[in-house]
Amino acid sequence: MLDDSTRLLSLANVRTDHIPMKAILLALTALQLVASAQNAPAASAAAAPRPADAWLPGLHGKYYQLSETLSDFPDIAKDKKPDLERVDKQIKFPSTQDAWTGTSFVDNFYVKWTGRVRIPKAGVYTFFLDSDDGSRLSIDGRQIAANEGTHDMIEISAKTELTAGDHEIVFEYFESEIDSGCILSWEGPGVTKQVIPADAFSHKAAPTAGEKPSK
Ligand SMILES: [Ca+2]
Ligand SMILES: [Ca+2]
Repeated sequence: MLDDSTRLLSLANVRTDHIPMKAILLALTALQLVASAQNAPAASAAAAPRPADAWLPGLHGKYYQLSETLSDFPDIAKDKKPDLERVDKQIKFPSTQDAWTGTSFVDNFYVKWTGRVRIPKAGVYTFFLDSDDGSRLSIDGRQIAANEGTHDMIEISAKTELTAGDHEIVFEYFESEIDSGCILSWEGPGVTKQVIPADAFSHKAAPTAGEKPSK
């Protein structure tokens, strides 16, 4: 004895004069359901999760080319558009006198990365900021460490206690002249000192063209 779903699936292979009326009615109902779903107004589609709600791997970087020679973190006007926006999986840029990896920036530029960092296990973490020139780190709106001024690759570190889970992170960097480089590492409970891995970072997906950010 076939159940109704099996009958529906096998309709195409059966001669019509052998099909029970109940199966035909079920098939017609199924076709109507498919048709009404396809013609559904856009309003119901808008209720589905939007791409803008998604958290994706890596940090969101905003790059600014400055016209003046930088000796400290620049003040960037809120309405100033970045010269480049992209996702960086890790902050792992060894020192170079060439352009910053994947960009045309050589001197006098500033980068602000935002997103979340996932703390695997509650405890005290040490963050290492190795940069030429300056870099500084904030977590949950609190500055954790600042590698101030212009200098060669110099590593500073700071400890902070964090709960497990996602925390808001802002990491800033500026390059004045000559060499540029920046590496952000950590060490914590069960984590030996290492560059913060890509899977610890996430950022909110930017809205696609024509789409308003979700509230
Ligand atoms: Ca440079
Ligand atoms: Ca430099």
